[in-house]
Amino acid sequence: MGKNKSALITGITGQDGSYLAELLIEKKYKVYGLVRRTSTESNERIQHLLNKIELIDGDLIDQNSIINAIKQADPDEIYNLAAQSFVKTSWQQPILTGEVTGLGVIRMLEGIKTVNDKIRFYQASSSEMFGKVHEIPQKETTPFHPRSPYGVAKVYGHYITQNYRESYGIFGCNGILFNHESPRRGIEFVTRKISNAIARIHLGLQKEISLGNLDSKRDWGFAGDYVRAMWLMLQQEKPEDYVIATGETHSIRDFLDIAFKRIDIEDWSNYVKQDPRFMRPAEVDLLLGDASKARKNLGWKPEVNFKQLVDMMVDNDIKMNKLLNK
Ligand code: NAP
Ligand code: F7E
Repeated sequence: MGKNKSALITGITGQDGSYLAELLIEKKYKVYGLVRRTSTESNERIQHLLNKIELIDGDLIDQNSIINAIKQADPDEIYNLAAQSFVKTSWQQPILTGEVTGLGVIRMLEGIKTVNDKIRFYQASSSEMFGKVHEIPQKETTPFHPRSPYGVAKVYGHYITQNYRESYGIFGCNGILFNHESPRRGIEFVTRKISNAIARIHLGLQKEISLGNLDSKRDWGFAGDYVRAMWLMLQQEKPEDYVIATGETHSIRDFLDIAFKRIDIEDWSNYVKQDPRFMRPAEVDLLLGDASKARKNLGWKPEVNFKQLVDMMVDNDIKMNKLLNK
């Protein structure tokens, strides 16, 4: 019997990091996670995994910490999920976003080149790179037109991963993932902001919710389905880039319709206020992905549909808020 594989996950404390860690543990990997220093721990999403994984201190801004982490973990695979990932914040902290979300990727690749160039590398690319879309639906060959400092930083990460593949033969894959959500989604993203507010309205803890642009459309999937695609990409013979999406798009209004129906409210107009504070300097109006390459080459398809996702998030937030307010 061969030795079990090992993996280093950056961003293990985030939404995707926690689901990916669960998947790799299930597959008998030895899992290491890179964590940055914060004044209060951010281990909430991986609390249940702490005795099954090994955490290593490091930051995507600090090259030596990355090299040391790769040496310490000596992994077969690296999943680079760490990023300043909130699009709105990328206008307020554009340089930090460039440092972490953009240059952080080359620091990881330099780490691989220095320590062991056989390590397989997954880069968390994003549908935000398509921005002001040049075609519908978007696929691997669709030109990029990013609309935020975040999108621009992701384009850098994407191309530098391709460049290290072409320059040094590094097994690097870009997963161009469309929006994916879950009960573990950060509270500032629109889906979780809505599901949490609706749960609180249902429980009489809140009266209304303030949102920005209700007309933008997203191709929303379930994070648990999307981490499977990340793993599959690194198990192929050849490193390639893949779009991962459901192939359905819905507006924020559609999300509100289904989420409010879950608490038996049909007309939500009195509960939702529009607030210019949540509008963006430039918007991504419509995202819709074509994941047929992933279906064909990876045998990947999403298991959770849009309504199941919305219901899962609202139900979970009702449960959480009940516990919090007992
Ligand atoms: P997330 O919940 O915001 O998690 C981001 C992770 O990055 C956290 O673990 C965070 O650590 C870590 N991090 C931030 N700055 C860091 C630094 N300087 N050094 C080391 N770690 C740092 O994001 P997610 O939704 O799981 O997304 C995972 C990745 O996929 C991100 O790269 C994101 O940009 C990309 N992506 C996400 C989506 C989506 O819809 N979710 C779609 C496409 C691409 P702390 O806990 O300490 O903050
Ligand atoms: O916004 C609109 C907002 O912040 C979605 C990240 O994971 O996916 C995510 O980026 C839409 C936008 O996600 C509010 O204007 C309206 O049109 O949930 P979001 P995002 O910007 O699509 C991509 C693929 C990533 O890679 C990113 O890392 O919703 N919207 N009102 C609002 N958005 C927020 N956050 N808050 C509002 O009140």
